[in-house]
Amino acid sequence: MTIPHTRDRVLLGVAAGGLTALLAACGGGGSDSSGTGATTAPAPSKPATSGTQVTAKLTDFHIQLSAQNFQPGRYTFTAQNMGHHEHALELDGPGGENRSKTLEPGQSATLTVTLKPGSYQVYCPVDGHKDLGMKTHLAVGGTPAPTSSDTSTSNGY
Ligand SMILES: [Cu+2]
Repeated sequence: MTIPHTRDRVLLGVAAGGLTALLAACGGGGSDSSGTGATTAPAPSKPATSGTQVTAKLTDFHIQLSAQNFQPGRYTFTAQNMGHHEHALELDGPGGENRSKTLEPGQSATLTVTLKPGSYQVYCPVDGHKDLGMKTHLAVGGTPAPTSSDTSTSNGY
């Protein structure tokens, strides 16, 4: 029998808490049945504002995109200048030209672009950086990503 005395206090505390809870429950009895009006919960809607997030890392002298496959739609490119020179991000393609501001080393900026089906040039428009290697391209598909691979079922022999 070595029950410490503190246990008595713990038990007392639990008892007191239980009493309080009981009293509270009695005081507010019957008022907890109002949560049935949620049958018309709205479908989770898209943000519809900024689009898909893509990161473009700008270094000396290279551009790395966080995504390779694009579908038509709205994208927000976050250009991060991780190099030691000024850089910027420009996308030229079917949707026109889109250019971020020129970024100092360490800065970043966002560029929201609505991509259309086709091919886009992605490059740094600062001083000749494009020729130094700061260029890539991205292709925007004209159809949603395929969910099945049955394109050859009737196309064989
Ligand atoms: Cu550059």
